[in-house]
Amino acid sequence: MKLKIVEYPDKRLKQKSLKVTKFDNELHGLLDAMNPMMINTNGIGLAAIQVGVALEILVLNIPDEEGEQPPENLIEMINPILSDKKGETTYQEGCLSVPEFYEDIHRFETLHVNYQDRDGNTHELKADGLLSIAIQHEVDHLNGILFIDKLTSSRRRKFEKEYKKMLKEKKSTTQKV
Ligand code: Y12
Ligand code: CO
Repeated sequence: MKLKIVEYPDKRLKQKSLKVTKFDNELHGLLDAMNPMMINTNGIGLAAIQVGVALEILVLNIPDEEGEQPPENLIEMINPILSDKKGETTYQEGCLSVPEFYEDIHRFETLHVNYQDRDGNTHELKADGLLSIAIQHEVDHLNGILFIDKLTSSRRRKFEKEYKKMLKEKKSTTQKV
């Protein structure tokens, strides 16, 4: 399955994803394509809507102490439900759908998540640190929310200006080649 990252300001990123009801080969094929896409683009998290599929699917692979992302660290979450969100933390976030832009975002420090795996089995997990931040970022995608939606209005205006300039430069570079 060939996937392409959907980039801001594509309207699909505002879409609310639907619950997965079929845990079939099509779902497995999508997950099998999302995982290498995330790793090959230096991602640590990817939601299905970022590849144009509006279903409650996300993949995560948090780098270990050596900065490695071995396949055994991969987490596939289907239909995640967050609860018990506590504390506060700030992290400079980036997103494969908003290239070249990083910003400090405030999140809950710890949370509890119930989810299903690719076969529909249920799981639960208590998360903190980068995993907790990544889960919140990806679950936001499932609700049509981007990390830039959490910026103050003045910071958002600055972002829009810088992003427009970046897109213009990118376009002129691609046209030259
Ligand atoms: C902490 C912060 C953010 C998250 C959400 C997941 N975000 C990512 O995985 C972001 C990846 C990313 C990768 C980039 O590198 C390439 O595209 C090759 C990147 O670079 C550029 O935009 C040029 C930006 C973001 C979880 C936890
Ligand atoms: Co993102």
